[in-house]
Amino acid sequence: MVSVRSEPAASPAEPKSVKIVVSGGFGVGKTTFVAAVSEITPLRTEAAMTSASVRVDDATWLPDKTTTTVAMDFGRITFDDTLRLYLFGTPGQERFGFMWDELVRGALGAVVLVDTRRLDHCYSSIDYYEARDIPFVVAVNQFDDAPLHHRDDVRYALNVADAVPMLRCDARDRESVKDVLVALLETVLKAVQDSRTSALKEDDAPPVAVAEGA
Ligand SMILES: Nc1nc2c(ncn2[C@@H]2O[C@H](COP(=O)(O)OP(=O)(O)OP(=O)(O)O)[C@@H](O)[C@H]2O)c(=O)[nH]1
Ligand SMILES: [Mg+2]
Repeated sequence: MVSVRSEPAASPAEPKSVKIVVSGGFGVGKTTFVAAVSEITPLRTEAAMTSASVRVDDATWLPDKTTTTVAMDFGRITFDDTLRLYLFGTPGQERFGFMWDELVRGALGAVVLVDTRRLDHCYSSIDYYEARDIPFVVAVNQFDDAPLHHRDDVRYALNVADAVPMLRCDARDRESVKDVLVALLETVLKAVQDSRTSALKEDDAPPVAVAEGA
């Protein structure tokens, strides 16, 4: 008797994993951003803000803020069953800056969150990613009492290149956060395509003539 063995059902491919960093100044909404979009209970490392930080961290604009991230935020979101983003939120306080290199290692891209009432708080994040050629997008987290500025004005004030996408978002809103992440993924893809194109051009370049005796 001929037995027919059924083929094992093709197991769906594992989604590709990508590391993304969410950064920006103190209290700009990084923890809120990660929590809004994460499909798992986000990991938070919040510590109470004590009176010792009053002169160091300007929480004037955030009267309800009582805690701050001291290590990182961590969350996850799967797009399309094919792509899984692991989100790492940085601490906002400058004194935890020494952790950045570890947190950013292996990241494909970054979101820089901005509060237009305190633009200067995000300069160091922008400088960090520009200096390392890490693709990033700027997301203006529109707080209720923050003035509405035109995108071009914010771009001018931050002095970021036209190629860097700038979006307005609400860090509390899942769909809004997803839009920011999609814009970042498009930016990362474009950066990969651009680097491939320039590598191909280098391959096609005519060999450089070397002078005899050189
Ligand atoms: N109105 C409004 N409030 C927000 C928004 N995003 C965050 N918040 C509030 O702003 C405060 C700071 O948010 P966090 O998410 O803790 O900010 P953070 O950047 O993680 O702060 P650090 O880790 O201390 O740097 C919290 O009280 C949030 O509820 C927003 O889009 N609109
Ligand atoms: Mg935080």
